[in-house]
Amino acid sequence: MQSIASYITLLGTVLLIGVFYFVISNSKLQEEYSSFSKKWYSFRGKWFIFLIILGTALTLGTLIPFPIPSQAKVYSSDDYQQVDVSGHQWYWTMSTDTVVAGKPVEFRVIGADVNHGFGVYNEDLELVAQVQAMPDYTNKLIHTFDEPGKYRIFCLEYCGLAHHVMMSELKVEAAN
Ligand SMILES: [Cu+2]
Repeated sequence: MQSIASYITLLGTVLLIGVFYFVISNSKLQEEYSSFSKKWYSFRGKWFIFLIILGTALTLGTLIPFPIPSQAKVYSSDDYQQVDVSGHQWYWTMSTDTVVAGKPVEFRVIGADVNHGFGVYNEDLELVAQVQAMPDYTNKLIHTFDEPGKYRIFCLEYCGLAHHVMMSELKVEAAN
């Protein structure tokens, strides 16, 4: 087996030397190059412009639909439904578990002991909003629920042994 491998390696090396020898010995030959270069240089210019346009389009197309809505308050404070959220090892407390669709909700989120991740999921278990729940700091998260339904709260940051049981529910009712 060893000798077969060494023969194959030797054969490959000889072939490679042959290729090098062929290239070197032919490199002195002059050939008409201008027609070839003219054609491909013009293609290169077009290709460059194409890549610039493609890159710009991809950048704009993927950055403009920014997935996180503005967190600046644009209405008066009365227009926000406020939910105080506290993350504990290993459960959530919320000042209310029911909000109304179509009206912005301001979650005020804090961690009671360690860092937690406040994640809100829709019925298809798609993440719709999230914010860190940190000790000694109230994080504000503004989210407007478009669809009524039963939303779920999961912890998004590993916070200890029973992190995975940190689940809660949020009912979003249709606006009257
Ligand atoms: Cu956790």
